[in-house]
Amino acid sequence: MEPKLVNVVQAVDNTFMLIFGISAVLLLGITAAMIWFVFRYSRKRNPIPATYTGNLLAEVIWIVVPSILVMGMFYSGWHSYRALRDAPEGAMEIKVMARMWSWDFEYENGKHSGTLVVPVGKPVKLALSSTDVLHGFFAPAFRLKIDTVPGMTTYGWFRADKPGEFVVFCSVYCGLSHAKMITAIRAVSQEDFDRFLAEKGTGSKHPGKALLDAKGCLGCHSLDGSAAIGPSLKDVWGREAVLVTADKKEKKLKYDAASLKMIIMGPRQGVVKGFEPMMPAYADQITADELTLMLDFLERGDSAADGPEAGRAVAEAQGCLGCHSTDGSDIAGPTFKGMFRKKGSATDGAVVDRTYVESVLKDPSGRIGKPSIMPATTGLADADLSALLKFLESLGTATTPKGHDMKGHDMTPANAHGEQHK
Ligand code: HEC
Ligand code: HEC
Ligand SMILES: [Cu+2]
Repeated sequence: MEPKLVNVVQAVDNTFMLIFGISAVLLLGITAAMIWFVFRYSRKRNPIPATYTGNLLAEVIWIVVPSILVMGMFYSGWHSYRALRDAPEGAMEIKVMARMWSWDFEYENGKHSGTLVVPVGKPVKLALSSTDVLHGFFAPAFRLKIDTVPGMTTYGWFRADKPGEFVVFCSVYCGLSHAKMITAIRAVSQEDFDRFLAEKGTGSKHPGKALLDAKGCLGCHSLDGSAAIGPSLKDVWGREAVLVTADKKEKKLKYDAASLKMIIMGPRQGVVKGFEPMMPAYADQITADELTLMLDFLERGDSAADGPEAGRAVAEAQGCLGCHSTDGSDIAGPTFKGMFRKKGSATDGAVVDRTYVESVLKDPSGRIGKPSIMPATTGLADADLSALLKFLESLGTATTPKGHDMKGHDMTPANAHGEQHK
């Protein structure tokens, strides 16, 4: 038997409209009655107040009608909650791992990605968890909002009925970069999905492409020439663009390193003609190094960029760069810049080298010697691990980042909060 597919979005919206409708009718009705009573039963019209001693009919109505209304709302809510909870049989299962401060999606064949790619029309069951603190998977387009809890798996499901890109937020305040914990659900045709699943890694050796995925750009921009929420980034390099400035003037420009940098990092000179001003400001989310890599990818496409930079893509995909910068600044963890050959954070005073990094990755709190917010990294392929190590090593050796001593720096998430407005 074909499993019965309840349309969750419809079910949730119906419940919402039902409750909203009842509330609106009650609000209007009660307000109208109040205004009428103020007139009709004013002291002027009724110099002698009347006395009532109960009215059976009014009381019965008063008890029965609200009961029916509340039961109706409950039934509708229960019905749509069931629709939301119970994935249809045969739904494709995707594991969702939330971490500070990015999302990781794992498909049935073991492939990982930073944006959630799904085939149109197929029910997708999400098994969600978190590596660190509470987060919330919130996809408004599918009316899905599910808490992700460390050490526990929660479930939800949805089905994308048309191709497109749909934004995903974190709905639970989770520390320093909570607001940047944004990604997208990308619904594509079954053929595109199969092709995506078959691709190794991000489908490209180029770390700039992995960065476009990890930073969420691909949630709004395609690489295949089709317009989505934003224009396609295919062949954007050298393209003639028309920007509409704040005072409604049109401004022509040709995309090169300088103008693309201004589009991505700001200051924006205008909005691309024909599109909504939806593109977020990235000034404080992308480092100069990362920008260089992305621009290199936009300019040269997939032509391989090897060397230590390949490890940056791994660090990005693993979420390391949410806590460790590469430019000398401290986020939630010590910067990767100059980390090698320096004394590490471990209580035994060990110097950072390959062995040390490997053991920190396996068991952060154990190796460091005190509870750490850093999540353990498991299941990293050997090639990725060695790319990662090469990348860290390439970031230079012992230069003390100015002004900061990571020792004694309390890096609990609660404390990280205080640094938000630095
Ligand atoms: C929330 C959706 C969204 C995200 C995420 C996003 N963009 Fe955009 N982007 C847009 C929209 C919409 C436009 C066109 C309107 C405008 O200029 O603001 C645009 C315009 C652009 C343009 C100009 C393209 C052209 O053809 O004129 C470039 C380049 C670009 N974005 C790059 C990026 C990069 C790189 C990232 C990731 C770091 C990114 N965008 C993330 C929505 C987004
Ligand atoms: C949630 C934030 C977070 C994430 C994600 C994270 N780290 Fe860390 N990391 C830390 C903190 C904080 C420390 C400092 C140790 C401590 O006091 O807990 C640290 C320490 C380290 C150290 C040891 C440095 C030293 O000074 O001893 C290395 C190496 C490291 N991290 C590498 C990585 C790599 C590689 C990744 C990605 C696979 C990663 N980290 C992901 C927070 C994080
Ligand atoms: Cu979060």
